[in-house]
Amino acid sequence: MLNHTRNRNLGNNFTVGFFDRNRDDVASKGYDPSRLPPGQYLTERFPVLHVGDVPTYETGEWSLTVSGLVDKPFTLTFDELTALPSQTITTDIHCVTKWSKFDTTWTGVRVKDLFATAGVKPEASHVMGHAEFGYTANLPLVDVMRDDSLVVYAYDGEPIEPIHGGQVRLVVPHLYFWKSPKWLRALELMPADKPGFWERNGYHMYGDPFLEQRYWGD
Ligand SMILES: Nc1nc2c(c(=O)[nH]1)N[C@H]1C(S)=C(S)[C@@H](COP(=O)(O)O)O[C@H]1N2
Ligand SMILES: [Mo]
Repeated sequence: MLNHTRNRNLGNNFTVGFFDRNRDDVASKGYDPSRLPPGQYLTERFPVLHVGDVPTYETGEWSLTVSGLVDKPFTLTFDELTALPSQTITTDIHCVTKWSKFDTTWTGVRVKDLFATAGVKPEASHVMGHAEFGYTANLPLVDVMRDDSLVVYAYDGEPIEPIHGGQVRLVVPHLYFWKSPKWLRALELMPADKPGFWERNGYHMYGDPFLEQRYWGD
């Protein structure tokens, strides 16, 4: 399922040719080519990428907890989440394995609205997204407070497929997609940054696709 090969040696003519042709293709399809971050190619498919199994939930089994440095930690059921005011965004997504997909549409609740309810303590600076089976991703608090950082439960107006993180995933579209945990179960407010799953395995602590922050030291 997972193919995060560490491939930084794109110096041969075949791969350079592929990326150049793909970038020309982006323009010829009418997209602004500057939407494609460096080293990425555009795909119209929706690749599936994760470590381990896809969880299945019985009705009522899933919940989301907001915890850590907050005044009022809480846990929401799926029905409680979907009853909250929702936002729909259309956004580009960028995987560190080099595929990008344009104009994906997600519906969910702004993280900043959930955090307003919890009351974030002033000492909080970072957030850990906790997913099923121990997958985690660390994020600066300011990044998840952006209007387009959402806890989502619909893709293209339909329930999210289990393989893409259903029932509920995080979407933080301006960072590489590994920062958007599928099967999200908790958002933990932290006093400092701390590496999550991929960050412990060599991926960048922040992960800006336009700065190509793929690995430690990028
Ligand atoms: N729980 C969990 N979330 C995850 C991952 C994972 O392994 N487990 N992989 C991440 C990576 S590397 C990517 S690119 C996206 C892929 O999402 P998709 O399968 O919906 O395309 O999920 C991210 N979220
Ligand atoms: Mo990824």
